[in-house]
Amino acid sequence: MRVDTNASTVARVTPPAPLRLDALELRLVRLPLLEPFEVSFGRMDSRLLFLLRLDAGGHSGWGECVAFEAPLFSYETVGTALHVIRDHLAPAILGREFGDLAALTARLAAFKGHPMAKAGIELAFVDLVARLRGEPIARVIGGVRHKVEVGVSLGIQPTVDALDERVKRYLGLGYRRIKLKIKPGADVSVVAEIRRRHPQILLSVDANAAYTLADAGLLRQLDAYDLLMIEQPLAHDDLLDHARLQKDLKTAICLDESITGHDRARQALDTGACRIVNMKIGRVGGYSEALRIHGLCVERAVPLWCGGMMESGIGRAHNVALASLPGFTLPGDISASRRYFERDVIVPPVEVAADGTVAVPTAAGHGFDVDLAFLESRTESSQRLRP
Ligand code: OSB
Ligand code: MG
Repeated sequence: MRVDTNASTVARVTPPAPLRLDALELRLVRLPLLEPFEVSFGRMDSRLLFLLRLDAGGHSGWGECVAFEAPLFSYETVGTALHVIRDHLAPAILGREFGDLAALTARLAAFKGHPMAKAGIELAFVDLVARLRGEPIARVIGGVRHKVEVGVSLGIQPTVDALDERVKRYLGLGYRRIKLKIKPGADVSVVAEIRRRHPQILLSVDANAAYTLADAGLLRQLDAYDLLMIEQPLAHDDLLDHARLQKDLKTAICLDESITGHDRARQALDTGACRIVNMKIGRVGGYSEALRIHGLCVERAVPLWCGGMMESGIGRAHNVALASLPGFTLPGDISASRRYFERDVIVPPVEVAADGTVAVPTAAGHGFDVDLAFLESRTESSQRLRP
C-alpha cells in the first residue's frame, strides 16, 4: 500500500461550513482506579481527568487532555495544560472561524510544545466536526476497520503470582497482547517467569525510560524471551542512545515518550532508534500530527499501534477511531473502560469482545453519549472560556 505522507493529502477533516468557535469548557474530573497502577516512575490510585467541551453554533464536541498530575511521563501536567489552554490556546482560537482541522492546527502551532494541551482541543474539534457531518470520527479521518485489536498494559505487581493472576485474567477476557511494566529490580526474572508460564502469548515490556546505556547487558538478556518489543527503555527525550542500543538487541525497540511529533518519528526511523512506533494522539499534539505519523509508518512499512494514557471513555473512544486507520497493525493499549474504572463517563462503556477486539463506533462523532450527571458528580472544577 502506498499512502502519501504529504500533509496536504492527509484526510481533510472539514466541517460542513466554516466553524466559529463560541466557547470552551475545561473540566477536571477525578475517578478512582479499580486498583493502583504502578509503572517505573510511580504509582497512581486515581486518575484526574481533564475533559474539554468545545461549542460552536449550538453544537459541541468532546476531547480529553491526557496529561497526568505530575511531570513524570513528560513535562506536561494537568496544571500546565490548564494554564496553556486558558491563557494562550483558547484566546487564540475562540471567536475565530476555522474551515478545517489543518487551519486549527496551524493556529495552535505558533505555540511551542505542550502537545497534550493542543491535542485536547483538536480532539474536541474533530468530535464536533464529525457530529456536524453526522459521521463517526473513524470515517472522517479515513479509518478502514470495523473493529480494532487490543492488548492490556499490566502494572508492576508485588509478586510474580499477583502479576500472573492478572495475565490469566486478561487472556481469559480475550486480550490479544500482554504488556508488562518493568523497572530496575523488576525486569528479567519477572519476564522469564511469565514467559515460562505462557510460552505462546504475544508479550511485550514497557520500561518508561527507566534505564540507561549502562544497562545494555541487562536489556540484552530480554532477547531470550521472544518479546514483541521493548518499549522506551532509555530516556524520555532520547533517540541516539536508543539507536545504539537497538543495534545490540535482537528484540525490536518501540518508542513512546521520545516520539513527540512527525519529525521525531522520522528521525527515530532514519537513525534506527526503533523498529516499532507507539502512537498517542496526546503525546504528538493532536490528530493532524497523528495522521502524518500514521502516513510515515505506512510508507515505511513500520509497525504502528495505539498507546493509552488511562483515558476516560472520551479519550478511549478517540483512540478507537484512530486505531481504525490501516497503518495500525499491532494490538493497541485500548482496554475496556472497566480495566481502570468502575464507572466511565460515557454510556455505554467501552467493551472488549471475547475475540480481543473493540468495535469501532458507527454513531456520529466519538460515538458515545457523555453521562453529564455522573460527570457533574465527579467534577473537581470547571470553567467556561469565551472569546
Ligand atoms: O507508557 O504507555 C505508557 C500508563 C501510564 C503512563 C504511561 C503508560 C501507561 C500505560 C497504560 O501503559 C496504557 C493504558 O492502558 O491506557
Ligand atoms: Mg509506554
